[in-house]
Amino acid sequence: MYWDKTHETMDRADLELLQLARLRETLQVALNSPFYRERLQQAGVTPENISSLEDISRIPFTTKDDLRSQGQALLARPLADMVRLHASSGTTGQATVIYYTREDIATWAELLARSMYMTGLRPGDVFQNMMGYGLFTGGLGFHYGAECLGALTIPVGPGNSQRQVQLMQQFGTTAVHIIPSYALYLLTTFAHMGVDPRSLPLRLAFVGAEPHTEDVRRRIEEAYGLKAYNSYGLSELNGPGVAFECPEQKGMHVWEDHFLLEVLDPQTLKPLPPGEVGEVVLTNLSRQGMPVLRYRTRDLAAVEPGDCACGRSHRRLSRIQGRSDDMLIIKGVNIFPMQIEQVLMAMPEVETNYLVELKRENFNDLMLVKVEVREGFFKEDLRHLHALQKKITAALKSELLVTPKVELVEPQTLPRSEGKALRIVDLR
Ligand code: DLL
Repeated sequence: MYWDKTHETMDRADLELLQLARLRETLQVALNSPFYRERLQQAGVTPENISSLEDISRIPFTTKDDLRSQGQALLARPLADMVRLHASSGTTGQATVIYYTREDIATWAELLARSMYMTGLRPGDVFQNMMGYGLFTGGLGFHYGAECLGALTIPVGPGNSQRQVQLMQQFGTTAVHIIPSYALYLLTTFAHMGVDPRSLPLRLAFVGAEPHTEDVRRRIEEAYGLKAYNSYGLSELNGPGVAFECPEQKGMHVWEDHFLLEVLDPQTLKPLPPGEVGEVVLTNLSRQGMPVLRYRTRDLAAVEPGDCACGRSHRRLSRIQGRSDDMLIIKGVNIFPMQIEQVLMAMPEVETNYLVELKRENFNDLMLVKVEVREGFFKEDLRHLHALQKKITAALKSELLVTPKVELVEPQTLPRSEGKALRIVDLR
């Protein structure tokens, strides 16, 4: 059941002692980088004067802008010690680059092996990796992890949907790694090919890299006949393998022997108690080449209260509710894209895709929500479609407090992405 029982089930007090020791070691390593040497000196922080985990509040934050503008000044080892680089997908601007030493790659692979083992992946499994290879961390990160664990790994990457289905049939794929919106889309390919995904030996899916709701997970699990586990990570902190769900599926265990987790009030930047949603701030505790301290992820989530029945002591993070920088302001009301998805995906008439367009009309904000409707429902007469449109509008209004304009469209007509889904287009 456990890949590394000692670390995964460590007593909290011992885990915190380990974290403190590793935090001090990491500070020592970080002092080798020109960027942190200056930052830490200015803040008067040395490894010696950090004497408890609470002292972390004395360490300055690191932001995406720091990573972008400072580049190689963050390296704590000579460039010659680095064996790989990745760059963030740049969904919110220019990419940031992360460098890894050989040890960093090995630690990262261990963490992903640990994560997948936790969900039941074993040697003998056939693992089809449908995430992007290349600069994105999703593909290679899981690839090394699956090989480390000993699963037969199919490095196919995303896209080419018919081929994905054929590979599953040919090699008897039992586990997939896939972006949740692509998992939903792939169902249409199965349907066109006349293949029932439930007839395949699939039993595990690792889904992550983009926010998605519990309803989306349920849809994936039911359609494919498997268990889908949420996986969270970001390039700045290695990539995937920062937090992962266990079979309880009640939040993602953050691997706290390798990452120090803080959930802070985004305004006051003070720690929040379990159950309260705030900004996730993470610190590397084991990275050698380019440790990152107190990285402001902008992701919003809460620590799940209480202990997990699986026996692991590492705290669990709730689903990511959105990013503080993807909050939309429409007619002065704050709206997170996940609220829209929550409403839509809970409706059986709605297909798997939607698109939100924000416009300005007569100096007013207008939110247009284009929704794909399931085949059977679309064939209904106009009266039914009109009623459905009204129902969706009312449900969105009650969740968002803003009345959107809802447009129903035929299935498979909205644009698709093989990578992270693009759901919001702001034309204002
Ligand atoms: O998306 C790493 C990754 C790859 C994670 C494969 C999981 C699986 P970036 O491209 O740097 O790295 O994007 C990181 O994606 O800050 C979140 O906003 C979002 N994100 C990642 N995982 C989840 C998730 C990879 N499970 C950014 N739920 C993060 C919600 C997620 N959002």
